[in-house]
Amino acid sequence: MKIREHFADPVTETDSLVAEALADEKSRQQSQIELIASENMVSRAVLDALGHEMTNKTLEGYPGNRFHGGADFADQVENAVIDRARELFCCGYVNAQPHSGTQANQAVFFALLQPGDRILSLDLAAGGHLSHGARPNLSGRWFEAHHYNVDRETGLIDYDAVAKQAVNVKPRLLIAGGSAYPREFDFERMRAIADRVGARFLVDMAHFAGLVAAGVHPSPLQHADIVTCTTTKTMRGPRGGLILAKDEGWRRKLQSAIFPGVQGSLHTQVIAAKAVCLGEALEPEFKQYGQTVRANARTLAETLQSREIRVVSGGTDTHIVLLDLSSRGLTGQQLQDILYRANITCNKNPIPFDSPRPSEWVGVRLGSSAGTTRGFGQAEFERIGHSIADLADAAVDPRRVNDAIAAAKDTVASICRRFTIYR
Ligand code: DSN
Repeated sequence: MKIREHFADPVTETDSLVAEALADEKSRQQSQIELIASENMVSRAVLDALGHEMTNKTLEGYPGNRFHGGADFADQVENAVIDRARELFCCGYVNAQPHSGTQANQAVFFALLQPGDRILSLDLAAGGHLSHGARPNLSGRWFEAHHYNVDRETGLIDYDAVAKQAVNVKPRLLIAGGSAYPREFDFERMRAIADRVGARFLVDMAHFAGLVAAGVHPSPLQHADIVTCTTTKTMRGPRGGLILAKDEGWRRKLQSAIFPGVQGSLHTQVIAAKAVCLGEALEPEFKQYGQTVRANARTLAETLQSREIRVVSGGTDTHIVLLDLSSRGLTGQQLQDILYRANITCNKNPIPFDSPRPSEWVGVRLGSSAGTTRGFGQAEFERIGHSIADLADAAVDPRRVNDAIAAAKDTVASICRRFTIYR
């Protein structure tokens, strides 16, 4: 690694290992169909902000009250995040600084809970999230976590059962949201349950925040005490989180919970990229984007159902389609691996009541956000759905699998050629 000119040499001239990995990753994204539900494809403008010299700026504290000098322009972008998120989500309080959704959740716990307090959240296999009290996570170690589940038959949350459980558990915090529940949560019902047992109500809308922003999914802001989200996923922005609340009531606690509670200095360039992403989400085109994400997920679900692959809960209200492969004699890992050989990227996932062992999970989670950003519509998602079904059909037959992979690869290549990215 030889740097001749520190301020000028690009990585392609200074570090061949990293330069090659970066080039290969770009080419992978260009030539594969991305169906991981937590991924998306950011705009060139978001990439510009992420790769900007603002990355050099160290700052702690909040705009107008920093520990370090030279904050003028960082203040501008952080204030832009706050103003834009307020407008987009019609809310009174915004914290722009969480490095991730998980850290946003940690800060909420820090603000509202004491170690040992009880929390009640969606079961991980039913679509919940690690940071909502899963045993290996800090939240599971520090709090007494209880989990509600979905109905075994319908795959939907049974709110009467949640209410009963809440009365028994008496949680200090009730949480809605997660990583793989493909349906809308009934925020009003959850609020009523929280009120009945004297709990605070947190909604983690990490996955569906972009759909809320686009106006194609109910907003939790009027019902929850606090809302967290990421700016990735359906928001289509940089890796990072936000904390939102309908009013300023929790402001003092939440500000100090993020800094100095669970974080130190800012990722200033990410804050700038969050501002860009929120600006994009305020444009009228983003509404169309959200509508298409949802319509495409439905098309994908219906196509797979027409090929007799079970979709958990019978469909989707969001960008997520969760497949149950148990009747196909396949694990999630097996289908994930075969799809990857055909240049389709997804992830294995538990389905409700699945085995605790990831190697035995029978689910695969798919998402429509990245493909929709790329420009895919109903026709492309139908073709992708049929390719996935062809691969699932062939997966159990070693004589057919290679032909099916070759055919799916051709389909993927022809779609990717028509919808180019990052030229
Ligand atoms: N929670 C993980 C997921 O949904 O894939 C990462 O955000």
